[in-house]
Amino acid sequence: MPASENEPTELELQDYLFDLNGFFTVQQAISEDQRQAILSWIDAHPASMADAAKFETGEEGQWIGDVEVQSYMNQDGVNYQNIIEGGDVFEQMIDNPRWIDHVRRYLGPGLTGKNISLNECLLNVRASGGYIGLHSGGHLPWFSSVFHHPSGEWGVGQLNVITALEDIGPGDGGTTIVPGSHKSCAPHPHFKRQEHPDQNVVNYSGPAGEAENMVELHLKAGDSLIFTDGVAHGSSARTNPGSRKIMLFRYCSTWIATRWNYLASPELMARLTPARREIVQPVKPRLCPSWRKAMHKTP
Ligand SMILES: O=C(O)CCC(=O)C(=O)O
Ligand SMILES: [Fe+2]
Repeated sequence: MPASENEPTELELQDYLFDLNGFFTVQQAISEDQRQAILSWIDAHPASMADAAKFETGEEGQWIGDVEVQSYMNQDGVNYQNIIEGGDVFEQMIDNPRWIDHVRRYLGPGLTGKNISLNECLLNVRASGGYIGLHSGGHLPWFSSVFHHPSGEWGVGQLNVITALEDIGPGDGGTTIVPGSHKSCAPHPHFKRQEHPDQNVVNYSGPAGEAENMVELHLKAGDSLIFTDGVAHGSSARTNPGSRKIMLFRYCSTWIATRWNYLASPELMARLTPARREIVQPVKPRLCPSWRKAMHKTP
């Protein structure tokens, strides 16, 4: 038998490494034209932290059309949430052929074979000094952390696709991951250092890059990092001047609710291809009569 027949296929290798580490990367996941269009969109829509709704308060951020300016926590930058409402280039990302088959494969077929739902989609612009603390890990009993592959069929609760809009290298505040931590039953010891060590769930009090065994992932502009939300992860602090710009699309099983429950605008729904519409709204809203009545009342 020629030696080449014994070589693992690219997919076999990816499956193995994804299972082992909880992440893999896709090179040139967006074209140069797409990347430039996205960067131009950001340039045309500058926003500051003051414009941003805060994650936990429920207040509204500034709206840019149907895109909401938001921020998770104080240091982690401006999010342009619901970015699929921002124009054609973002609609192309819903089922980007460079990643969508991987995402479908690892979410698994679910009950009906249609098991993909866009959970969240945003651009994030993080200034110098910004970071995101350590969070997630296999010890958490959350559906977004689910990571199964019994009998060869995958069943991963949530896949995050982070695309670098510019090169991310040392000092740029790259995403950090503890490889294999999606399988760990123990919380990462770094969680103990937070202000409330009894709450071993999240630690937003220091850059995740400071946690033991973290790997900082450097990406070329246009490359994507795909990972299970179950790995302990976060980002290093950005020490370089300027800002880190990324695009983040999260996909979940259709059994998991979307993160913010933005309802797609009628215009967007009308425009989308059936394949994209199904990812954005896998389950049609089913309004009970009193809702329908309330919606017909003028405010
Ligand atoms: O900002 C980062 O690099 C990490 C973002 C993150 O925590 C996530 O995508 O779930
Ligand atoms: Fe995260």
